[in-house]
Parts: sequence; C-alpha cells; structure tokens
Amino acid sequence: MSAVSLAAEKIRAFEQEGVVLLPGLLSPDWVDACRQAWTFSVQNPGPLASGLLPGTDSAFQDLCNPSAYAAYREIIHDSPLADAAQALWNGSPVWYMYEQVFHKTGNAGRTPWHQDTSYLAVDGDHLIAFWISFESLPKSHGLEFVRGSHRGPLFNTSRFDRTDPTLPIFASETVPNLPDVEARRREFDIVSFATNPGDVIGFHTSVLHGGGAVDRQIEERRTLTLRFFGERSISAKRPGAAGPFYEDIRTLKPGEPFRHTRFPKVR
Ligand SMILES: O=C(O)CCC(=O)C(=O)O
Repeated sequence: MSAVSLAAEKIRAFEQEGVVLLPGLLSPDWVDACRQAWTFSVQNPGPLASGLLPGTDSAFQDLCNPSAYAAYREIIHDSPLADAAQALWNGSPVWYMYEQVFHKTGNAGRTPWHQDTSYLAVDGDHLIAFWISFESLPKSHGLEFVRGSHRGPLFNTSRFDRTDPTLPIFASETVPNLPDVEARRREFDIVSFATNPGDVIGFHTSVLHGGGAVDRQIEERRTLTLRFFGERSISAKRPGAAGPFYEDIRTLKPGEPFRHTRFPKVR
C-alpha cells in the first residue's frame, strides 16, 4: 500500500492523458532538499552536461551523472515521489532511473517538442518523469503536453535544431519524424499547468512535451526532473545510441524486463 494516496481522477489522468499535476506533493523541506541536489548537479557537472538548446548558452542541462547519486539518495528513496509513482501504477514496485537538471536563463525560449522515450532504450506503461520547478510559473510558462500522446506513435528524437525542430538525431526509415507541433498547435490537445514550488508534474516519458519558455516575464527557471519506472517496463531498441547513458547497462536485451543493479528498487 502506497504512503501517498491519490484521487482516482489523478490516476485516470496519468493513464489516459499521460500527464498529471500533483499539487503540493513536496513539503517545503523536500523542495529544499531537491534544490540542494539540483545545486550539486549544476556545480558538479557530469560527463553528459551540455547546452540544452544548440545555438544558445542560456540553457544548461545535466543528466545521468553517476557522481550525483549520493546528493539525490534521500529524495529518491524517502520522498513522496516514489510513493506517488507507486500510487499511479496501482501498487507496482518502483525503480529509480536517473536525474536531469535544467537551468534556463535569458533568451533561452521554449524547449522544442519531443518524447523522452525516443532517446531511451526502454518502453512500457510504467515510465514516469517528475518535473519539479523551483520557480512559481504561470500556465503560459509551464511545460506543455499533448494529452494522450504517450499512447503512440513514438516519433524519432529531435536534435533541437531551431530552424527545424523535427530534425531527428537518429537516421531511420521506420521511426517517423516528429510532427511540427508548435507550427500546428491547433491540431493538438495541449495542456499546461500553473505551478508553485512543491507542486510536481508527473508525465509518462512518451508524452509529447515542450515549451516552458524563459523570456522577459520569467527570466530564470531552475528545474529538476527525476525519472522512475515500474513493473511494466521492458528494454527497447532505438535506431541509434539510446540512454540512459550508463556504460554498465549495455548488456540489457530488447524485450526483456528493464531491470539492472544500476537502478535501485525504491518501493
Ligand atoms: O524543463 C524543460 O524545459 C524541459 C524538460 C524536459 O523536457 C524533461 O524534463 O523531459
């Protein structure tokens, strides 16, 4: 039985829409702990740290930093995040996958539309990213999601090229390129949420998402994303080198349960 109980409406939203707002999931103490861990990541970048958006130096990201684990350990194991994942998955065990930090400032603008799963060698119903912003954000500057898009299709990656955000990283004749969601917004069922620190957005890693603009109204955004998976998750093959980028998980075979000692079981 999970220590976080969620209304049936929240569980339904995650299953059917691929995204759910969990207001006040994190207490002020947990928000502080997350902010400290985020600060550790920014001050101690790992091998995958980079600019999120090619052509600008105003969007930093880091992810899958093996040296950051200790800074996140308590949050991963003891915070309500893992409980919330378990509640959304009707009691499934929960494993932790990896952290990602974002720091957007100045003219960083929007994050292009994409699906995280297309960059990852994993598939399944039990995949979640918890998006935690340390700034209060109006709906207009929140991350945006295409409701229900986690149910498919899974498109190719985006290389976040500003001139054409649908250009993929992987060459593939079978996996379709992303649609230009931003250019055709009216054709998509897009949702976003106003959030305050402590509110958490949980989204399936296959849901199309983008936005979260930083501009003259919101000049800085510090965000932490923590990803977890549950029982219904399998290793998958992508048309190119896919994450999570830990050398020691390369032995996983497509189709087998996505389990590895690299990923601690937290519930
Ligand atoms: O916060 C952002 O701008 C991007 C977030 C994102 O794409 C993610 O957490 O997967």
